[in-house]
Amino acid sequence: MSEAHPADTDRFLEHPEVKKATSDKNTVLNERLQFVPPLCEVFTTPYTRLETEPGYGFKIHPSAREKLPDIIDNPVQRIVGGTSPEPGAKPYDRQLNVGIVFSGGPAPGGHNVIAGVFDAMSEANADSRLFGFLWGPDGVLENNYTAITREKVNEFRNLGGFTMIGTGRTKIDTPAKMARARENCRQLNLDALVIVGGDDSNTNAAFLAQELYNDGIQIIGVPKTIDGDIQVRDKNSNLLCAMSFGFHTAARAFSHNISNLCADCSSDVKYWHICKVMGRVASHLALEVGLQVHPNITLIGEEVADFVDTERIRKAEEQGTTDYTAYGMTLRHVSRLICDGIVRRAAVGKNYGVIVMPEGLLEFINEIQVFIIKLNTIIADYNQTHDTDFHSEFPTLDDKLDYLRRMARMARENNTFSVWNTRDDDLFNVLPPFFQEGLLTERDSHGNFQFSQVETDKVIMGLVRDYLEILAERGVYKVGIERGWYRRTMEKGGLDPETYGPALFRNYPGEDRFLMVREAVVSMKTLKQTLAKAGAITDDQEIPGAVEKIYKASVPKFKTQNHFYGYDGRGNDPTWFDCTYTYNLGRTVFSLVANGCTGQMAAIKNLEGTFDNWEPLGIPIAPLMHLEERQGKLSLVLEKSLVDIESPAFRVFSAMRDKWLADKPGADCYRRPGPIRYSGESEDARPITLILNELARSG
Ligand code: FBP
Repeated sequence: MSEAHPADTDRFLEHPEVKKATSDKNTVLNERLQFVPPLCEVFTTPYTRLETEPGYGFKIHPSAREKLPDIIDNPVQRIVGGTSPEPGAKPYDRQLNVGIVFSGGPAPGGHNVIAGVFDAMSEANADSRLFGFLWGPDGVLENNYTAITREKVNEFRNLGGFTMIGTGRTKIDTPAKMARARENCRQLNLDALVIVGGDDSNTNAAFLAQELYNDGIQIIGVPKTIDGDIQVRDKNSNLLCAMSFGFHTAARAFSHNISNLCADCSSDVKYWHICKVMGRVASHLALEVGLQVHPNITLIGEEVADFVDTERIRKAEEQGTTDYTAYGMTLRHVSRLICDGIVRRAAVGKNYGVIVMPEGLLEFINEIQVFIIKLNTIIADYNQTHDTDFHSEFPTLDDKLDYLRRMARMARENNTFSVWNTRDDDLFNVLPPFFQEGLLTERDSHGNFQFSQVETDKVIMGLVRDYLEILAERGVYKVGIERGWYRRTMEKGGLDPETYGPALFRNYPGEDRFLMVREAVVSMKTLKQTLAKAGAITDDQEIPGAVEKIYKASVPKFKTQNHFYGYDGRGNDPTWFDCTYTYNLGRTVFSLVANGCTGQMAAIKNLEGTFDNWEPLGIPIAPLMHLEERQGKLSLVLEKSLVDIESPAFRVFSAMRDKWLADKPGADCYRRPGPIRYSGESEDARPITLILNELARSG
């Protein structure tokens, strides 16, 4: 290669085509920035007002009524369009100062929430100002903000992530933090603060709304999280918000990548791809990926928890006893289910495949759930009693294990009740160190266990690998041999397939396309013995080369590749659904602010239907609260929505699961959902979970 002079490179860099090829901007990005999401009809009119929807009711927790008295009776409000302003205390088109903050993990569409609020505000009054608090709630506490301008908004329209203002997980949960938030909102002369976040952040929004109620500072929440666990129903199960924003994009992004792995493994036929997908607790993302891609095995945490072993119950009943282990699944049970699928596919020559498991799976497994609760309590108690941080006091795994050991010893010596006893300690010490470390990781600022930091897939697949070895030793796990290939290989080796077939295979003769080597054959030694016993060879004869080749092809090698889908989906550019949903959510936020609401969550009803049926709403947050254990204490929080295993979407998934395992000879059933789009109608216009649930409802 000839040496280029630096001056030549400088000149080359000035070439317009080189500049274009190396620019941060490209055609796809520019087109995305120009995309204008359609508006719900109510937003096509110059004014909006709110109408109370009388048909909804909530089962209010007494503690929510006591703690959130000024917002607990907020109604569900429908936004309606109008051509003239409603007479009211405050004019609709008054100059407003609004702050907005992202809270929690990024979710595709957040920028369009800002764009929607910004556009609606500036249309109503060009002097209104929107401030973005930087790096999440810390920005509110430290008065760290930026004025959001049209130029800024235009740089991020329809783009994923939360890059424009960043995000963070700090909680505004103490009187001191509330006071700082109040002071900073006042200093900016804010009329309203918009909190874009998940269940915990919307919980925060409700408490802040109560706190700032008499200051006249309105607080509006926006349902964000790729986990899809903010779904709102009233006490009669009427659906008000079918899905948080960001879910569809993340699920589609994961699905596209996982479907590529399906293509890979069915081409090279040597790997099982193990895909852990995000969703801290709920398995909505795993379910949607299952429906989008049809992987061979998809685990759903909620189903694992609800599992009932009817056979065990029947046996126990016969003996007049109760078998408590018949409820829920153990780690071992889950790993055996996976092994079963792997063994069945191998029998038809498919020693490859794709497994999808939700990152929160362990939360639904009995023994792990117990450890998580106990360790949460121990850490929270320690922090409270010593007014310090458990993780700083015990930085290494050994330090932590030592502390637990001391707790167990004390419980035994003093014969007192302790949350951690010798039995817990013994069971815990059987777990591999990386998993112990995972279970002892720092909780997030909301006290949540950080599932994304635990190698769920490795824990489960470790057990799967061990059990597969046992099954291989027992001769159960074998790769089926294609009949035609068997014949050709034998004939090429000058051997009669009919002589060796019955000795070698358990289903020979017969019609099966795949032949299974006999269970007794698990090594060259047992192969020789089996052939000799059947008279195919004599005791002193060597195993013929062709037979050895066939035997070796039947010995499964279990090779895996692990993948984690999570952070990539949070930063993905949004789908049409999320672009449109979030832009209209932003407009909904403005309507709620302009019409004087506080303590409401902006939402869109009928997301599960087609776009022309979408109805922007304000949903009261306070009545959605219930008591949950957090950091060892019962706290009022917004209820998380888990996968409903009675829902039509789950039932369809469950009915298709055997087919998608594809443990029959022939093609797999993988589906290619294709890359994310933001324009054009397609079956991807909504999450499949929503499509199925809606189809079942509307008949
Ligand atoms: P939010 O609930 O804040 O939207 O975050 C969800 C999530 O993406 C989970 O799926 C995941 O377990 C978690 O965030 C990861 O958090 P972190 O960014 O702290 O690693």
